[in-house]
Amino acid sequence: MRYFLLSFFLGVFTLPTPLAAETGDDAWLRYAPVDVAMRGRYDRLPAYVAALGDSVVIKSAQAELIRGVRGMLGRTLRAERDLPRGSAIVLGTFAGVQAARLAIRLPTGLREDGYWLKTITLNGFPCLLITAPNDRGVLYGVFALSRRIGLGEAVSQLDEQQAPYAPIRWVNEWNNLDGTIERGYAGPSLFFEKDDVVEDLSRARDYARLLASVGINGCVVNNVNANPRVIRAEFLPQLARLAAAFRPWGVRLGVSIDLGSPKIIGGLDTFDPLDPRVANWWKEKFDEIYRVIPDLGGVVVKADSEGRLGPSTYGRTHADAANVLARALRPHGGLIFYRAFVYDHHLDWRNLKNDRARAAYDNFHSLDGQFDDNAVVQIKNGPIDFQVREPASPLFGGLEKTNQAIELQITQEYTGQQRHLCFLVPMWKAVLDIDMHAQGAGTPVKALVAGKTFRRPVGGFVAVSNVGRDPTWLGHHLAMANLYGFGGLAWNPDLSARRIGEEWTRLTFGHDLRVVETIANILLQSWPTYEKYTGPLGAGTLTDILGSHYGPGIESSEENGWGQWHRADHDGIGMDRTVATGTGYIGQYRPPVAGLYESRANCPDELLLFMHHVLYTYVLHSGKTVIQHIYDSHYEGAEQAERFVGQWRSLRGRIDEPRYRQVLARLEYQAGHAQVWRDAVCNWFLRKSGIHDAKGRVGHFPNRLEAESAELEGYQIEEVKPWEAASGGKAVECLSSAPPCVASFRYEGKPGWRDVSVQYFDQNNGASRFKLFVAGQLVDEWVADDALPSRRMGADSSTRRKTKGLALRPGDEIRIEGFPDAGESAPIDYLEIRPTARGVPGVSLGERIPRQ
Ligand code: GCW
Repeated sequence: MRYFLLSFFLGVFTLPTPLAAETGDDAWLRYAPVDVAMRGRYDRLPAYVAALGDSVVIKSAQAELIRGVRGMLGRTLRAERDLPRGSAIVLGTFAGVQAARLAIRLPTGLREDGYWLKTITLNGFPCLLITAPNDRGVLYGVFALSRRIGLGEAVSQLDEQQAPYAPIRWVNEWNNLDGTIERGYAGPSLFFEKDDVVEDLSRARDYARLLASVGINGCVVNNVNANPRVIRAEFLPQLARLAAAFRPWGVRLGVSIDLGSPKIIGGLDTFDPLDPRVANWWKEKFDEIYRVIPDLGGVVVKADSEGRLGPSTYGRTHADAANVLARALRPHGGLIFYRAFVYDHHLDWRNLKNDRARAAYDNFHSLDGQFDDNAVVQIKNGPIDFQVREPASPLFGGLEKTNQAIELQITQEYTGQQRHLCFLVPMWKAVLDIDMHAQGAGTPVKALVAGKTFRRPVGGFVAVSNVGRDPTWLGHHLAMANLYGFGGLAWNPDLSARRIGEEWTRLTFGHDLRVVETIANILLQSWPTYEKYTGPLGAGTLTDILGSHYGPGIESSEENGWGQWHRADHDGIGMDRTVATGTGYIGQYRPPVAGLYESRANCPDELLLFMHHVLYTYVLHSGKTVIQHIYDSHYEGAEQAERFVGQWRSLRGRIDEPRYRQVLARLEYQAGHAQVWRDAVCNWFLRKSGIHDAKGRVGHFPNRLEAESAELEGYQIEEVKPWEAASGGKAVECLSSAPPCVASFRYEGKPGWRDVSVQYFDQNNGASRFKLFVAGQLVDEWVADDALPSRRMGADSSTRRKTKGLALRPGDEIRIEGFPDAGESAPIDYLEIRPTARGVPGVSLGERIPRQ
């Protein structure tokens, strides 16, 4: 009895307090209270924070420190303008420290944006100095100190100097002036609405703060497919408001511009970059812009690409186009980022020598040395377009006398659009670490883009971020690890992916070890997993490249001019890019790298199909044939995606409920969609190659009941296109004038607890309803109102509802009633019935089946 009472009380007292609900909008800057056990570490933190100087950036640094310490330690630092008589945290640039005549030897050689955190004694009081060559560095120092506290690290006896690896650490936002975002998956723009800059810029300010906290110092707000209006005189005051919102956070505004502007908005009859009138127009335009925005960071240009105007109109080069802008920007200290994403999207696919991957190098290599010093060639990480796996663009190794920046993509255009989890830091690192042998060994991509190898004046890192108004910023709580990770790598590309993942998790979800390990592990496995169930061995993502870039669309790459070819036919797959027999692309790399790729025997498996065309029976280094690898990897990937759900579920109660549930919903959806991918890709390759899966899985779905084989009332059987997007190539649609429509299935398996998954299509042009009955009893109902990227039945809209723990007996009728809505006709693909896993709360397989 006493034991019982004791455990009763212990039970009561140790019940975890529910964690406060969070929306995600604080991201990693939550400043959650530091655990009581660790708080002692910060007892001696000074009570004052003195700001030397009063620039807006120093002011936000001071306010940010107060905010952070308030949140994490529950104390409010006293803000001081001068040195107080007491122990203080002192913030100031080197100039500020010198002006205040502090007796400190400042470090020499610390680069712009770098900082020094140093414990010192001033007037006999222990102080903590945060100083830097420029005020942005001071702000970064403050974020570094707060991060230390947030991570539970010591802050006494500090002597830490840090400087960024590269001067350019920018994000690009493909926002249109009407408020939409090209390839944005998290709601409308933070910056624009109805062709104007938004009234309320608070969210834009919050975004700049997030960027600053990870060292990002520039933000291009509008789409590279630029609306020329953005630099019209009457729009400039609006841009100036955005610049003002960013300024306190040291984030410089950038804009994308249309090379045709002198003609489109300037009233000239030409935009020829070598025409003096055009040069003069740009000069006057930038003089005008800088009068309104004196600290504009620069401009981005997409020219001669995907229908954009460019210098080719006048037979001029990209260097001519970049330099006319560079010269107009130079007096103001602005940069021009000229994108190397230039290619012909009308290539003749019948010509086996044609190759889009060659385009960037072919267009820019011969221009090396012709770009002005404030021009930067912005190069996508791979030679195609942000596929799940690509080699590093050969252009990184091909420019010696030209500034360059790498363009990465945070928004997951080809990697699951934030509905799938895909932590991209390992992918980025894989590219950044590749040695391009540009000057002998030891010239990895990171050193080349940072300008270190060839001592370029500027260079660095750019990422397309595309945050939106969704409270989570990117549409998936865990996707924010990519924004954090981009900042981390741009600052220090030598950080490990695990370190970034763990640090981000601690700041975002707290220090519970189980949480940190589980989330970091899920993050680290997510890219290989996504790769496994999508595009294998470097063949490209195999997604629908003509539309959404989301679900599987294997044939969409072929027989058109876009050039994302994988050349899969009856016998084999892959692009022959060799010098010997193929497109010659491999010859764009320096000999040591080319040698690796040119030989099939040396080419790493993961890029084999990017470099070579091989038979399906070709044996990989792994010992498997290509075709068996395709089958196995797709099954492994889908299983792994399913495991993420279980791993996440183990965190229940350790994460606040809203974020727990939202991530769970995304992971459950992902697990279902991974199966759609698996089946589409495997079935397609089975049909194409005629080679069966050695493990007998592909094309056999013993637990499935096809909707087209059900007894149908009102539902009609339809072909789905492409056929691999639906099980059996068919689905049923409720086109009846007297809904609901009914599909009835007969369960013929053994009696027991079962999970029933209904695979259906959730289009974005309606919100159909479904009801699920077992033996006449309503067991589930739901609305198909997800925002998946399609108005049609297909792989993009295919999704599932899993109803767990249903008691089934042979002969039971499973009935689905579908209620169409607007353009969506409650379409169903199939049912899948599997035994309920043990350990599902309230269900055990040993239990007797209740009689109904
Ligand atoms: O990948 C393609 C995208 C386009 C994009 C283009 C680019 C902004 O599908 O939406 O346009 O790349 O990078 O310019």
